[in-house]
Amino acid sequence: MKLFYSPGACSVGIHVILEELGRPFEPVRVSTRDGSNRKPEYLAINPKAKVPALMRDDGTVLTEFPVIAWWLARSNPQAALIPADLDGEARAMEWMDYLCGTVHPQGFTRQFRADRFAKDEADQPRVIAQGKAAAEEYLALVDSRLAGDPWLLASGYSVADAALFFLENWAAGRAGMTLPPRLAKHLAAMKARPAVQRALAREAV
Ligand SMILES: N[C@@H](CCC(=O)N[C@@H](CS)C(=O)NCC(=O)O)C(=O)O
Repeated sequence: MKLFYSPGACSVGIHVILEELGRPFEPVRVSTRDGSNRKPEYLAINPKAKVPALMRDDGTVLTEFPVIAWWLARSNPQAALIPADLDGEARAMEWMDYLCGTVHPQGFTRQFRADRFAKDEADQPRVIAQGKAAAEEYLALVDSRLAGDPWLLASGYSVADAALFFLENWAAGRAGMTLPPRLAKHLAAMKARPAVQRALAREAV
C-alpha cells in the first residue's frame, strides 16, 4: 500500500491509522505547499488534487479521509479500530463525516487558505476570523459530546480519534487556539501513542 500525504496536512490522521495497523506501507510525500499535488503525476493518482490518497495493493486508489479510514479499519478487523456493531460503526462514521466535512473546511481551511474564500486580500482577515470563530464553536461541541474518556466513542479508541487528532493538532499549533479541556486531554493521549509518535516523526523528516 502507498499513502500519499503532505507534511502537516489532514493526511497525518491516515498516517496514524496505518501505523496503528503495523502493516507495511510506503509513505509518498506530495507537498501541497509547493503545489506537488497539482502536478500531472499526482493528478493521475488523485484528480481531486487532495491528500490523503491510498493506493491499495491491487493498484486501485481510495480518496476522502472517512472512506480511507473506514476501509482500513474494516479490512483489518484484528486491529479493532472501528466498532464491530452496526450502530457503533455508524457513530464512528458520523464523527468522521462531521470532522472532515464540516470542521476541517469551515473551521480550518478558512483560517489557513483564506485566499480560496476571498480573492480580494482586504477581505481575507474577515474570512480568517470567521474560520476561527467557527472552529471554536465546533470544537466546543465536540468537547461536550465525547462519549469516552479520553476517546470519542464510549467503546474506546477508533479511527474517529485519528480524525479528531489532526484538527486538534492544527488548533493547538498552527491556529494558536486554546483547546477545551477534554480535547486537550484527548490530544495528549493521542500524542502518547507510539503510532502517533512514529507518524509525526516520519512526517518531520
Ligand atoms: N474531503 C477531503 C479533503 C482533503 C483535503 O482538503 N486535503 C488538503 C490537505 S489538509 C489538501 O489536499 N489540500 C490541497 C489543495 O487543496 O490544494 C478529505 O476528507 O480527504
